[in-house]
Amino acid sequence: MNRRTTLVAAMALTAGLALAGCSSSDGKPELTVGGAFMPQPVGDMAAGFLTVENSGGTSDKLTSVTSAVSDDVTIDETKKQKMREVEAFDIPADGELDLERGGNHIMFMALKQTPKQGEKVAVELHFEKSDPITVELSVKEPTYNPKKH
Ligand SMILES: [Cu+2]
Repeated sequence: MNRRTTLVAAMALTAGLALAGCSSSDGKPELTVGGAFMPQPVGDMAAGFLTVENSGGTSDKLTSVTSAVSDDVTIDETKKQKMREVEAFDIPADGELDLERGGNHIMFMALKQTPKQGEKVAVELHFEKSDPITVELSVKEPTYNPKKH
């Protein structure tokens, strides 16, 4: 290793330590929600997908979801192509929770109205530790899947 390489390595290490120190400063989960969408429903139920990123040094849990479009909203996991309601989804410290097509999802039963492509559906996410977060799901075409291109 020459001197230049050593210097770069030392700087990278310092930057890494500074970042780690910052993100876990007060030991709280720091949640950001992204990529929220709902494929346009074909019947009276719908699914919702999103990502919850946690940049804090403490884990959290997504415990429930509420919305004006349905009184019966659940969080479901999919295993062996069957879905099952769960109590909560883990959001690991410095990690993320991915709700995506074919996997974990938000489920809206008995829709009071049928959201159309281009509209937005507001939902409130409830967590074990963090305050609730309101996000808007963009209603997309029924086959929309951002993970497949
Ligand atoms: Cu489901």
